[in-house]
Amino acid sequence: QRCEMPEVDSKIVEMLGQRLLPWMDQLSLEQLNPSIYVGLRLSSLQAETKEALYLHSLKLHYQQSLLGSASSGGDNDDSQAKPSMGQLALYLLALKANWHDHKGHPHTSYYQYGLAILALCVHQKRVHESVVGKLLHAVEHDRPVHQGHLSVDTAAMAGLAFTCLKRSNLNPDQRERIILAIGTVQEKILRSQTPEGHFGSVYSTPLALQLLMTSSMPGVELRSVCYKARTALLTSLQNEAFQNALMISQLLPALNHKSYVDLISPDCLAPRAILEPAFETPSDTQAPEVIRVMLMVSSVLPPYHNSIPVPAGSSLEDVLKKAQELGGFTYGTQASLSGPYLTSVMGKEVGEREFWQLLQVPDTPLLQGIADYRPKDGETIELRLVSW
Ligand code: B12
Repeated sequence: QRCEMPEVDSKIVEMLGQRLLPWMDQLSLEQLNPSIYVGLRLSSLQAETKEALYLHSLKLHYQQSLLGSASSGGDNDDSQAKPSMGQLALYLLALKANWHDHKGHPHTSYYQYGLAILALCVHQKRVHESVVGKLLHAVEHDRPVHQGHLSVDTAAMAGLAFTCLKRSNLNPDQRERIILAIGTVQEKILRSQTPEGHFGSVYSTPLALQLLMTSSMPGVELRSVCYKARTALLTSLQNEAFQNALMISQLLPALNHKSYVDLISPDCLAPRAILEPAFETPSDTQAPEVIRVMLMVSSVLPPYHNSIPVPAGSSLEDVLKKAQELGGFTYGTQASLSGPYLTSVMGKEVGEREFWQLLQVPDTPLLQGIADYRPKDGETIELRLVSW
């Protein structure tokens, strides 16, 4: 039985697409996000000339920074200028998503490792068996399960990479292991389905669905599993859960019954509706009420604990800004494809394999980053330094 998602209202899809439009005008290396391009190309929508310009900027900036890091010789500290392996992988996916032009040339997480193998695979580039073997080993020994929220995304990404390898038959000697590994990640993802229907969390569901849609599983009621996931997604969409451009870029292909594996031979003829910018809803002029958010950091000495007044509807990032203004608190971020990533708190920078975790007290990790999460009045947020 196949994982089929019943049609989603085109209004909803269009609204998601419109949220990506402003990003298509941001063409600096720091703002460019190859995932957005891929997501749009695999959706039922198009941004016309903006797409070509966006791809052009991606090529220009990525090639420039690649040439830059090659010619500068050794490691310079300019890490912003050097795309990570995963960003390069997404860039390769983006090159393939542009099916009018096939001339594009060009120790990390298992997610990025899977993404990299997938990206090379859709370009039909064979990678050495030892490279594939490392990802196979990770799945066979259940590596991706360790880091809690990582597991479903990482498993789904590995599954997409294996599915591409299987379809393209690039590593025939490892075929049996690849087929078994696809089954392993499929089962892991099915087991992660919550009572509401999400796989892991709401934000892992888009990639999980991308994987399930590429598969058929004998003896599994995939149709009803996916139907349930779709219902859960629609509820989350109504609750405005999808504001983040990267998340939208992973969701749009799934809503269009597509996955990254379809980039092996993209369907150039599929019609895509032209996106028009949404009408601006005039912001109401009333001054919003002030709420109080408790901010807590116990990973440093002395511990920090303060009540921060901010306008209702503020993001966690606004709370951090305000706390810094009030004094006694400092923080630093780094731009990423998901938005601003918190890298230091009270002068304490994360070390290798460490991160500043965002939690709702006592122990609930937030499902969104500082720019997207909007705390409620009286809520206590803890920033905790943990290893992953
Ligand atoms: Co995370 N993370 N993560 N994460 N993470 C994901 C992005 C995702 C989608 C997982 C999910 O829920 N399904 C959510 C975001 C959902 C959303 O946007 N609404 C998520 C979340 C919620 C978090 C946390 C906020 C959890 C928390 O603390 N409660 C924290 C970030 C807190 C902070 O700002 N300090 C968090 C932490 C992590 C760790 C475990 C540290 C690792 C990153 C470390 C590392 O790899 N060196 C992590 C990973 C690996 C991922 C994952 C699986 C892959 C990211 C990746 O490599 N992308 C994604 C899954 C997904 O995207 N579906 C989730 C590919 C590369 C090419 O893109 O932009 O260069 P990139 O990648 C960097 C950023 O993604 C950044 O780290 C990556 C490596 O440098 N990063 C960020 C990782 N997670 C997050 C989350 C946010 C909100 C931001 C702004 C940045």
